[in-house]
Amino acid sequence: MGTYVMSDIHGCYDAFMRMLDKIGFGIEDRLIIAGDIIDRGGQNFEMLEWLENKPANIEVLMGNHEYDFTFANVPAALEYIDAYDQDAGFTGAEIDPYYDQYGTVEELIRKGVTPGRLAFWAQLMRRFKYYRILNINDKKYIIVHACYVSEEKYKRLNGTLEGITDYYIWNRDAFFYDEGRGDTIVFGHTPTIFDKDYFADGKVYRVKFQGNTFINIDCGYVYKEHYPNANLAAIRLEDEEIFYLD
Ligand SMILES: [Mn+2]
Repeated sequence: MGTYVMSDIHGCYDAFMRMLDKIGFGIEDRLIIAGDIIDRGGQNFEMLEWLENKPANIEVLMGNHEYDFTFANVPAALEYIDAYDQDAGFTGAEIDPYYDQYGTVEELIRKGVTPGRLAFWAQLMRRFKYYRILNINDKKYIIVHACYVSEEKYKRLNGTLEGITDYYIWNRDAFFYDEGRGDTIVFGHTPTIFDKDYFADGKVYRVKFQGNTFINIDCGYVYKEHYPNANLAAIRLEDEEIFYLD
């Protein structure tokens, strides 16, 4: 059995399925997806339908795109739908303007997804954890969407834990983690295809810094049309072998 990590699928459902095939993912294995399963790509509906029936040996962690979907985009859309009067048109002039930066919620509604199903998907995502810590072969692996920081350090610097979840899903400075010795942080969020700090031309970015190892597995697959070297990657933690879709 193997423990795999992937991230930033961004609505590329077919590629995700091909990758599961490629690694021969089975019921004995475990997969952790480090966030951002939706937005940008063309198969958000398929991803969310999959989420509804997700196998128990696959865990999805919170990414900033899931966060926005569940706490901003779906609530705004539902409020908007609620305020719509069949005869009079929109009546809720005072509600927040509809916010859906990537057009995902609008696309889903156009495909016939009911408000109830949207709310259900948002509910599923609300339960996503922000990080997962695993001990494999006596090594500590921290899996997170963007960056990890311990509550102790965050509190020491900020006096409060407020905002720490933003840190997990938004921050682009993974090297902020300097507390462990010999730990491995596996993350995504910043594609290695064009970012200057994590650039690896569509390969996995891996570096040792202050005694810890940082592995960015977001190879920017959703940008493949404009960046031919973009790829979808998976890492198997037991032997740290990396698999590429293409
Ligand atoms: Mn992200």
